[in-house]
Amino acid sequence: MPLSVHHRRPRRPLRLLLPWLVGALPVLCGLLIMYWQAERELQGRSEASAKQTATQIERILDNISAAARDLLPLAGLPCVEEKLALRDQVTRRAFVRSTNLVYRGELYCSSLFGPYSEPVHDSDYTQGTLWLMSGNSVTPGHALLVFRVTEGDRGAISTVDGDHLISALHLLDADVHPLLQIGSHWMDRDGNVKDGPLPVAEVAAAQVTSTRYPFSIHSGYAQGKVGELMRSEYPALFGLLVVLGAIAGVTCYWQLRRVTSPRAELQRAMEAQEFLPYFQPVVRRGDYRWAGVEVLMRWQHPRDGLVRPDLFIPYAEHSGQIVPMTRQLMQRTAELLAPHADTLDDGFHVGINITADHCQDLTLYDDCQAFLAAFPADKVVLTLELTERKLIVPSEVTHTLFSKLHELGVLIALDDFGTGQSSLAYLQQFKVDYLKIDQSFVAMIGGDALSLHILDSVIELSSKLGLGIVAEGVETEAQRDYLDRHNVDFQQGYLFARPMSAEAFIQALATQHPPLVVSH
Ligand code: G
Ligand code: G
Ligand code: MN
Repeated sequence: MPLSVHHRRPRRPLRLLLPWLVGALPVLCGLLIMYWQAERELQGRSEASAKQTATQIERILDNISAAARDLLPLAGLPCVEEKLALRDQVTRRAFVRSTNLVYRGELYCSSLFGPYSEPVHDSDYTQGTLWLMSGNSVTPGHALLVFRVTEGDRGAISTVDGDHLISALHLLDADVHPLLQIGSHWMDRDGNVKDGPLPVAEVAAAQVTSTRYPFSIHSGYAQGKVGELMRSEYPALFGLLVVLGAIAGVTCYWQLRRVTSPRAELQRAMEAQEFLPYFQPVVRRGDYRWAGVEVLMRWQHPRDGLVRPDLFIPYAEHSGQIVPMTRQLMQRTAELLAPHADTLDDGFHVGINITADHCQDLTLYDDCQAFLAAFPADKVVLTLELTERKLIVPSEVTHTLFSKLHELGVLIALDDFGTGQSSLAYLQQFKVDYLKIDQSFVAMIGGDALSLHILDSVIELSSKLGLGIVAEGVETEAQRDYLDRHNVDFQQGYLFARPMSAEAFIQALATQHPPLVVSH
């Protein structure tokens, strides 16, 4: 059926998928931007906290290095005399845990023990000044940072407790994971000092190296921090994206539906003039000359070929497009037949099928008038075929319309007669001129006596009502002869001619015989 298959088939999955893709696009783009934004935000935070931590550690080192520098001139002097000066520094300076004096590679005096003896190895100190220890004999397993200043044989050492460093590393953002690196040693915010390769943060890794002391601060976040930040900070934005995505998806869906709907397809076909009139002659009783013709709509579909009306007329009726389609069909018929008007007998009947919807306003009158104006006066009789399957609801408008149509000389035929529910009152109300006996009754000829009786009654009724009769669907000579004997005025059917194209019809008009190659 053209209305369901006309969409090029391979595009069907795409049609179903497209609204989802269009809907997902703003969400995906938005998420990408949000992700990028969150990463930048974290990078900024990571760098800022590394910088602040480094500043704080420099401050601590300033404090303890001042102590060492103050004590340096005392190095080499006897310990018993200087140990009070060592303790004085410990007391005065907030971050100093201990102070020591060195002479010729030996730590010989300590603020804690007084005279002491321990070798000092240069290799322990990064750039000769800093040594990050995981612990010493006083506090094993507890981090300690040692600062050393040397001048010739003399040296002074001050230390700071790991707890101060831990506090510095805890200064900022609770989620950031800062590390203090000195030479090959590094310490995390829990105070663990380790040796070896430094772990690199998975997210927003940043590093700040002090310009004044040989240490670096590394910071960053654990895996999943970007997602966490997005979840906590952008839920409103995300909601907006989902709403935008939904709007985009639904809009796309409707747009596609509009473009591929039967209504749009019929509209397209109408604009492309794909609806063509086909013609089936109606013959007169006796000599079987062509007394008229019924115009039957065909759809010359660009891909599906010639489409029969029962496949698309119901859609057109449903959408209301049948009215402009019929108008176009009437114009086309007039254009095609008018130039050959001289080959038509005078009073040639042209039957146009209309539906009840046509009768709701007076435009049908204008269409009929325009149709008749295309032919010389009295050349053609326009007959409107109204199906009995769908009766017209009488109203002021229909009353006016049918009176005006009669004034114009337009005849009314009741199509498919016998299949519907029309009453005598109905026939009178719409001033019906012809009954077209449905082909199902004609098919009864040659059948059982009861069926024939029904057909006879229909014929009798119409002659009593003074109406003309057209028998439809005449296929055999037996049917033709039977209808003849029963005074049926007109016949139509494959026996005489099948519906044919305008070209074939015009060609056959001259000879009054259907061409050998008949169209369906
Ligand atoms: O030709 P056939 O297969 O040709 O027609 C099938 C049905 O379509 C018939 O019931 C006929 O009345 C209807 N039909 C054909 N052409 C038209 C038309 O132009 N308008 C309407 N409303 N019905 C039509
Ligand atoms: O408008 P209506 O419903 O009367 O349309 C006539 C329909 O009957 C069209 O579909 C036409 O093609 C079809 N038709 C016309 N003559 C014959 C015939 O002799 N036999 C059959 N089976 N159908 C016919
Ligand atoms: Mn008809």
